Amino acid sequence: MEKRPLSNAAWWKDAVVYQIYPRSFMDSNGDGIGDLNGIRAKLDYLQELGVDVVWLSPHFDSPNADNGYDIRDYRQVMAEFGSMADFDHLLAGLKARGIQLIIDLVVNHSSDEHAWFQQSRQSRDNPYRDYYIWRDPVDGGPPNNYPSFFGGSAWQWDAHTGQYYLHYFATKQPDLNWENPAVRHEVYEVMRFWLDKGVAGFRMDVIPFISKQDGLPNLPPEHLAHPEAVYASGPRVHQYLQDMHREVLAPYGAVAVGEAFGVDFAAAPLFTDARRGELSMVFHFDIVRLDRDNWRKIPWTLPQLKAVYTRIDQTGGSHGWNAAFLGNHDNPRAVSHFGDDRPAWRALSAKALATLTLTQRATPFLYQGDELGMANYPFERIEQYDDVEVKGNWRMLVETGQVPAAEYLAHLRETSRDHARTPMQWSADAHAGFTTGTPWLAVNPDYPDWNAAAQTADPQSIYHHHRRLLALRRSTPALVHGAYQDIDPAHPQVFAYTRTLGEHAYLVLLNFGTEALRYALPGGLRVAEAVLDNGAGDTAAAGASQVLLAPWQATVYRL
Ligand code: TEU
Ligand code: CA
Repeated sequence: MEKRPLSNAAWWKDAVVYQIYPRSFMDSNGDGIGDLNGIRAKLDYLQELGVDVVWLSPHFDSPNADNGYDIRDYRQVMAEFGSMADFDHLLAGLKARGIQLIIDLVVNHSSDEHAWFQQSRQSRDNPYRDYYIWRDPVDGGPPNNYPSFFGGSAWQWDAHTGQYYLHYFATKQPDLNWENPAVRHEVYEVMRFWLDKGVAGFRMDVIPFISKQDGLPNLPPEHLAHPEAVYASGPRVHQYLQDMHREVLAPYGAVAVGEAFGVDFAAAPLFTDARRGELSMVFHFDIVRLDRDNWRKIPWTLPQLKAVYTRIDQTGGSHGWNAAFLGNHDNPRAVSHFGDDRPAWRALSAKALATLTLTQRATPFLYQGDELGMANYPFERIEQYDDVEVKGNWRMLVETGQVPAAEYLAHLRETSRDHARTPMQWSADAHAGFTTGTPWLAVNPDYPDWNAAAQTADPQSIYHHHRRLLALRRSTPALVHGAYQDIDPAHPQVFAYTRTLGEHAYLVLLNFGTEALRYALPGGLRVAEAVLDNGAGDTAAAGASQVLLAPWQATVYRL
């Protein structure tokens, strides 16, 4: 059965997406690394959950300097993940269940082991030289002061040809030169290759970074700690995206989700306004970065969080669209990040966060394991981490004596990307049922109590709360398309908003705390009936203008 309504060009607005990080999802052959056949073995689980789309993090051939975000061959499957035949089987299995597939398009940079870069570094007059960004030294050093996100300069010296190449991320991730029309056409061809196989579209990695600033001037000092604002505002990014839309996305009717790292609220509509023909929607970083400054954890308040939700909704406007998410492979676990992962509150707060994400005027993106309330890993030592970002910053900050090891580790314990990358917890069996071998990254020791087998068997579980939310969203257009209104932006503990479409109005009430409270609905509102609740306490009767909110209670009312 095909879920995608062909008459509706913007079918993805009504969809719910589930992100799979293949390395950590399911291992089918006992080598400790998740793979495509492992995903295929879990398709019934995804179908029962009720998701419409899977976003697969990179599955391409890669030396794994950044777990696949460094691609060596855009047309090959990573050997550890399986073969092209395995990919085709997976895609067929998804389609048979009415689930679309979007894949990761990582084309701001490639791997330094990509054939293009191997050519490019041969000589200054190699035909592939201009596929990347090479510059002469300035005063015997790098061409400018750009920093890399993974520590140190964004320029790497190449003695063989006596020039530097640009890399916003690891040295093994050289940035492609989008000024070169040949590069743009190569990217279109890669996109067509996968679209011809039947993928529905792409999640586009750091896509605003593809246009570099003219002349590559130094960053002003105030941008040195956060270069993303400058990297995301190159002069030709919209031209490149409009060309890509015209050449590839529009003819295939493909969906495109941009990772809008560095894009501010004013600029966001330029990427997503459908009249401009660029992207379908974007991920904003303002929620997941609310409580952090790079690797540092910083305090946040609920009114700040609510203000960001309102701003994001406004950037969508009536011609754009957004992606709603609280977790992905680059962030700590949602329940540890914005909920409360202590035993008493973990399940309730995870359900409250799911209620928030699944009642936004945006396409919800769920990250693997968050539907089980998977929590942060109890990291203690630097050796326990895998992430290239963690290690690069350790070398730059701790080994140089700028930041004490204990301080860096204390912040990483809250902010590291590796929290999201520990293996999926399928059961109480050894290694959480993820592998029969030795997992590539340690399984969270809480898996005997927090796993899919236990939760699929328990109707009150976080997993089943997600199922109910997905079903409610599917049957309630107001929760997808209805106007979003925060009705109490200043309240320090209650998140209250309405979703209104014509005469259909809903109220979402979320208690973001461990204290019960009596809440008088603003503006004379009265509830009609509770349509979904997370079981934290009782719901209010029809006609009530006051509601008792138990700790972490989350209720959707019809008004
Ligand atoms: O991440 C974009 C990005 O810059 C950050 O989210 C990144 O995780 C880092 O923390 C910045 O300090 C995308 C991918 O999602 C990420 O996994 C890759 O490492 C990165 O691009 C490079 O491809
Ligand atoms: Ca494997």
